Amino acid sequence: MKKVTKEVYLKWYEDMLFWRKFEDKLAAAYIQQKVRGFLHLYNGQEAVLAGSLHAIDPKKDKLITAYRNHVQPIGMGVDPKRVMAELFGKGTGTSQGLGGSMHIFSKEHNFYGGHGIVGGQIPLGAGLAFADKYQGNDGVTLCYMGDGAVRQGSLHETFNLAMLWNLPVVFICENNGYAMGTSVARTANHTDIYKLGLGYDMPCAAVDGMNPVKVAEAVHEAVERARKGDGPTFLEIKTYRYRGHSMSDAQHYRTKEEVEEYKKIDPITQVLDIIKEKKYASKAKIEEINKRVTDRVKECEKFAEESPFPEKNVMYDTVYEQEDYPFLSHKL
Ligand SMILES: Cc1ncc(C[n+]2csc(CCOP(=O)(O)OP(=O)(O)O)c2C)c(N)n1
Ligand SMILES: [Mg+2]
Repeated sequence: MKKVTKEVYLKWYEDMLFWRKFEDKLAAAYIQQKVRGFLHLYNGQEAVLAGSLHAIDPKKDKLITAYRNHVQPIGMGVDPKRVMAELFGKGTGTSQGLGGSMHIFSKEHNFYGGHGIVGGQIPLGAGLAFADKYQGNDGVTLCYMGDGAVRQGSLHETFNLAMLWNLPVVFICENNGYAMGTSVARTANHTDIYKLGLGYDMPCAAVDGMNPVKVAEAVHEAVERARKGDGPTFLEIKTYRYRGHSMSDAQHYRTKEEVEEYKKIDPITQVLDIIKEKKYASKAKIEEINKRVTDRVKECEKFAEESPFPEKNVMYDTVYEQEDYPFLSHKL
């Protein structure tokens, strides 16, 4: 694995802080009704992405996930201004404002969404890996899902074929403890999700998802296995979301104390503590990073605010339409 150097720690700190603040801004914009529809935030889970990105080559490896999907495309190189604009429903957004929160997508950046159907992205992830294998590329697909998604039949059908066809894919369950308001313990007789791989003879492991180093090591091993033709891996990365499932969640299913316990092992704080302990950056340098993050988030907000809404015709241009259908008023 690439060494985890001082530069990597500083990058992790800045990236994760930016993702956190970017989403804090989205939460505020949601309350102001500038962002509408659903909004599922990733606060607390950032180390899963930071560690994963350290272990892949974004030029050839692919990411696909569910609807908690705002920061992954940014990590893969999509301009965050365009991500925020998408959430604001603006024409400058990644999908011209037509997708919104759950559907960020950028094929150019190897980010394949953004999927609202729980477990729907699992077979698609295997399909991306199949394409790479079929075309003789040596790319690997990281296919993320929540702990709720592992109870879908699509996971089992996909695991079977992915093993049978020896596909270059890493299945990653981000176990944040809950599927909406339902804890893992309430939906299964055992809580070791990674063991679902055993039934398919798929290499599998549980990983500490609050620590980017642990995530990077596990993902690296899995990616290398896939790249050299040894097939899929299933990782259960144990993490936690600080915010509710979406913006409309009264969170009666957990205590404030539980959330506070996890904040004690917050991934950003853990990385910052190491930076301080190893004297990787002075106080002034850390403050400089913090300011840069605040400024970048403001820039994104300004861009999204000032961008125009999409032209009406865009709505019609991107849906299937029968050429000779007679009753379309915009065509008259
Ligand atoms: C097939 C399907 N069933 C139900 C839903 C409603 N739903 C949306 S999110 C969700 C919970 C999923 O939880 P998890 O997979 O743990 O992901 P997390 O939200 O924790 O990231 C449910 C049941 C859905 N979108 N799709
Ligand atoms: Mg969950």
